[in-house]
Amino acid sequence: MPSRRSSVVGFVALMLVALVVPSAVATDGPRVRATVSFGQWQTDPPFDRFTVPNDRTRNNHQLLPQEVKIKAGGAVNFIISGFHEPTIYDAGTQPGDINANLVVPGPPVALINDPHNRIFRGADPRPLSQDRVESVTFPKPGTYLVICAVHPHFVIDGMFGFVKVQGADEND
Ligand SMILES: [Cu+2]
Repeated sequence: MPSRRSSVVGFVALMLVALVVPSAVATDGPRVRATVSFGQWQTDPPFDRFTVPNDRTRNNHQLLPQEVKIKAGGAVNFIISGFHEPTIYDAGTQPGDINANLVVPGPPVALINDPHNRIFRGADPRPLSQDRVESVTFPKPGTYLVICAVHPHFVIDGMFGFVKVQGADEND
């Protein structure tokens, strides 16, 4: 019967599609994403951005939290406030591995440009509206270094953190 045969073919095709979607990739659950506050505006003493939108002396240069955990295939949403440049290095990279002498020169300030093991570099913050979100996905387990590539933020302020990516069956 043709109709029966076509439904069998349809079922087999559906099974093949299901096999193609990797089971190790997280698409739901509490660890499917994390949020990192990438630079923060200060409130003490009060700060009025309505009149002075980008006073760099009123911005904290840190990642909050400094470490987040997600499942492989999940994403981290970097909420960027102020002049910052999120840059991510492959699993196992430590802050001391970064060559901060390699830069895109200023003005207004040098941006670290060490391509070794770099897996992501955010959009150039110089011509942009500085406040923005960059959402980045991590398909493979490991501990990834995230730095702010604004030279004094990394070298002087220690603006960096880590993303711990767990396999589908790993728990804490
Ligand atoms: Cu920064």
